Amino acid sequence: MAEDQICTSWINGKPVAPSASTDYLPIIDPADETEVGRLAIADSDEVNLAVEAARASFDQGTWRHLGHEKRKQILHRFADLIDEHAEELVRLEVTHTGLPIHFVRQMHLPRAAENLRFFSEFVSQSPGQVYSQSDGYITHVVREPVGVCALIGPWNMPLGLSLMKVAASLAFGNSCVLKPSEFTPLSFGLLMELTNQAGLPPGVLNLVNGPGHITGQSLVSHPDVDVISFTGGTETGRRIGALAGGNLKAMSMELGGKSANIVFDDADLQAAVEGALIAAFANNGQACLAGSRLLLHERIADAFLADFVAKAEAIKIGDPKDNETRLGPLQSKRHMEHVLRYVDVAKCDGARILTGGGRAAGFENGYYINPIVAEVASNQARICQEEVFGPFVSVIRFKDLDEAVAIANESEFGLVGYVWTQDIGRAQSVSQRVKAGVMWVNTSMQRDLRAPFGGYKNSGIGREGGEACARLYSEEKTITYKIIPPRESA
Ligand code: TXE
Repeated sequence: MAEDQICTSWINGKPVAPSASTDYLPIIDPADETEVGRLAIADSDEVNLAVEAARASFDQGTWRHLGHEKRKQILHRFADLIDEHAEELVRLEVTHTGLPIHFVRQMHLPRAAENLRFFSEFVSQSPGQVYSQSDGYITHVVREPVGVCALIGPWNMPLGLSLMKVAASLAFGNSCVLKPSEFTPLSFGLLMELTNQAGLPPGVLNLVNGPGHITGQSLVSHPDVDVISFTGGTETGRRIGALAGGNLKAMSMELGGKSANIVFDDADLQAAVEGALIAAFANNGQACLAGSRLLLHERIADAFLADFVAKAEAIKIGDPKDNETRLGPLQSKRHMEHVLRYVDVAKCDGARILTGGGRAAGFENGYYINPIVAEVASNQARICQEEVFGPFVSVIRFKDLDEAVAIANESEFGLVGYVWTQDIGRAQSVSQRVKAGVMWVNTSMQRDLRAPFGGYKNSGIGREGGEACARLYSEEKTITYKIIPPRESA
C-alpha cells in the first residue's frame, strides 16, 4: 500500500480533491505503528455537498424510480464486485483494524457482500398489505423510501457493519451519505470505485471522512438528512440521539454492551469453554456483542476456569496478516491504554487477575496485549458494569438460576446474552428473563440477518435486520380507493 494514500470524500461518484486548507489525520497500522496513509477531513461545507448530492439524486429519482429489478441487479453486481476484490479489501481492513486476517477473510468480507444480496432479495420478496373488509372500499399499503440517510459506522468491523446500513438503505430506494470511523477509512475508497463499476447512479451513495465532532456532527445535524443510523459508543449515541430527537429524525442506534455469558453446571463444558473463548476474544474482543461477563455456576467454576484460562493463554497472538493469528493488536494506542487501565480498576475492586494484564511479549511495536481474565466477587465491580471493549473477560460465580438472571440484568446494557445448559426449561427461562435484544442458547455469536438485532436499555434504540430495517428505511403509505361502478361502454 502506498504510504501516501489519502482517504478523501466521494461525492456524486467522484473522489473529492483536498484543497489547500484541508486538514488531515494520520492513519496508523496498529500492528507496527507506522503511518499508512492520511485522511482528508471533510468540513461542514463538504458534508453539505455530500448531503446535497444525495438529496438531488433522491429528488430526481435516479435510484428510487429505477425499478426493483434494475436496483436488485445493481446491488447484486456490487456484491459480486466485493467478492472479486475481496483480497484487496481484506488487506486494507486488516491494515487499519489490526483484526486477524483469518476472521476478516472468513467472516467480515463475505458478510459485507451478503448484506447487499440479502436486502435486495428481502425487499423484492416482501409481501404488501391489502384490506378489503370495508364495503365499497379497498385499502392497500405501500412502502416508500424515506429520503436521505446518514450512516455512521464504527472501527471494529468497518466494512461489514457499514455495509449493513448501506445495503438496507439502498435496497429500500434511499440515497445516503456514509461516514466511516476516522480510524478505519482505508477500504472505503475502493468500495466507492466498486459502486461506480456496479452502475450505482452518482449521488446515491456518498462518502465523507473525518472525526465525529467535525464531520459526523455536521452530518447528523444537517437539516436535509431524514434518517440516522448509528453504530458506536453509548455516550456518542446519547449526543446524536438528542440531536435527532430535537429535529424529529428517524433513527436507530446500535451501542455498547456488557453481555452475560451464563454457564450452568449441566452444560457441555467443552462446548461452553470453546463458545466462551469466541464470545470473549473473537474480533480481538472489540465487539459490542462480546460475552464479556462470564457467569459460572459455583459447582463447575473451578474446572471451567482451569480449561478456559489455559486456552486463553494458548491463543495465538501475532501479526494480523498471518493466517494463523487469532488475536491481533488493539485498534489504537489510545484504545490499548483504555483497556489496560481496567486492570488497575479491577485490582482496586479486589479482582483476582487469572491471566494477562499487560502488553504481549515479543513485539517491539504494535498494540498487542495478552487476553485478560479477572474474577470478582460482586457484579457491582466496575469491570462488570463498564464496557472495556477488548480481550478482557470478567468472571462472577452464581449459585442458582435466579441469581444468574439477577446478575445478568444488573447492568445499564442489554444487547445480547448467552446461556449454556442441557436443560431446555432452564434455557427457556433464562432466555425469557434476561433483558437483552438477542439470546444465544448453546452457541456463540450466531447472527441471522432476517431476525432483528439490537439492544434493550443503553445498548440502543431500534433494531437492524429484515423487517426492522424496513421500518427504519421506508415510510408506510396507506392508499384507499372507493370502488366505483364501471363506466358504461358506448
Ligand atoms: O466510538 P464513537 P469510539 C464503544 C466501545 C468503545 C467506545 C468508544 O466501548 O470503547 O464505544 O469508541 C462517530 N456526531 N464502541 O470513540 O466515538 C465517529 O466518528 C456524529 C461500540 O470509536 O462512538 C465514528 O464514526 N458522529 C461499538 C462513530 O461515531 C460521531 C463500536 C463511532 O465513534 C460523533 C465502536 C458525533 N458527535 C465503539 N462522535 C459497537 N456498538 O459496535 C463520534 N462520531
